[in-house]
Amino acid sequence: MAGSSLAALEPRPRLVDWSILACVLVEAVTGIVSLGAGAAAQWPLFWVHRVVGLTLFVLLFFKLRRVKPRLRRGRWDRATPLSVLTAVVALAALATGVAWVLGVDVDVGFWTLLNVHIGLGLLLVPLVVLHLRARYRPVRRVDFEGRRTALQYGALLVGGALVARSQELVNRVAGTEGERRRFTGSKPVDGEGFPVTSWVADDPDPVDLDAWRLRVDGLVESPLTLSDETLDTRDERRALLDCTSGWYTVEDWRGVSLGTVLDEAGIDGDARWVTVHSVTGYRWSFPLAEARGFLLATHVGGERLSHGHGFPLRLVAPQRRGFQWVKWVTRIELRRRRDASQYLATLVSGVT
Ligand SMILES: Nc1nc2c(c(=O)[nH]1)N[C@H]1C(S)=C(S)[C@@H](COP(=O)(O)O)O[C@H]1N2
Ligand SMILES: [Mo]
Repeated sequence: MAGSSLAALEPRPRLVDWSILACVLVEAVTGIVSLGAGAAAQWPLFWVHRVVGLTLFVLLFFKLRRVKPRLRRGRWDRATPLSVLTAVVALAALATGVAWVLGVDVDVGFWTLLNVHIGLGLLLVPLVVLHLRARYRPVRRVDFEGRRTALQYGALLVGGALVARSQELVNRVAGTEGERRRFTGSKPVDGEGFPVTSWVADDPDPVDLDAWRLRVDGLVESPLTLSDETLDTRDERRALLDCTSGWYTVEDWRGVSLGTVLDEAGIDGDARWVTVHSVTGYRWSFPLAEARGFLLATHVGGERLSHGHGFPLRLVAPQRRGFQWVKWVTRIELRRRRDASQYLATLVSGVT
């Protein structure tokens, strides 16, 4: 039976518990960081997230099997309801993650399964911390002792890696859409057009082109104010947009290079970062050297941008995740440092 051969892999109880905590923290950190990761070189982050997730699954199995008797009637204590909730959320977070990788896609309201996975994962962190407060038991030396423990952990991680790898191979051989996944887990969008996506309900009124201006200011030699006619939009490039809600698309964009606009204003020697602002207050900042290669797009697929896609001007930031491709751009600001206000501004822009 799978259960009895797994038993040989079971570390001591306290070690299982502390390992679960470690795995949850690794998953939270890799999960959150991965939301901002879009460059191919960042694939190990996603890989670690998957392998540690699978390891967590086995550890939870050990743990739940061990504590099952405590769920009998009469054996509950004050902390048990929280423990049960924590277990349910943990299993749901893992199940939605695995289902997403396997290609299951159900929309829950306007959330994709991936969004639900992220929400459950974020909820799990405070639950585990509260659970730890209620049930704290320090690990002892003996919990670690022996080569056996090291072997058990080695086997758990290698097992996780093998399962993750074979899932990829199965997808490829079976010819399912899995093979067209990006390393980020995102799926291609098929058919006409690509979705209009706003992060946290950012939804401005259509921009009036006559009144619209692009300002270039901050650490520049001479601030600029450009209107739509004065933009020289002949720069074309193909770029991949990868949204953290789990889809990607490759499109042909046209516009003006951000580097060209910056050179027109003249870059001050102290400038290191560029913040791209939206009419809504939504914004994101990028290292200057990288941002010079970005495009400020007016067109996609040969057509003027629609309102939903950011008319009259939107950022095209290759290798960056979709939420950083600021729409409805009105201002380019050169700065000395990263814009620390961007995180909050991005969350609240839709409601202010
Ligand atoms: N101003 C602004 N820009 C934004 C957003 C937003 O909510 N507000 N959403 C971002 C997100 S999450 C994505 S994935 C892309 C989606 O671009 P699209 O709507 O053209 O597909 O735009 C990004 N740019
Ligand atoms: Mo997105």
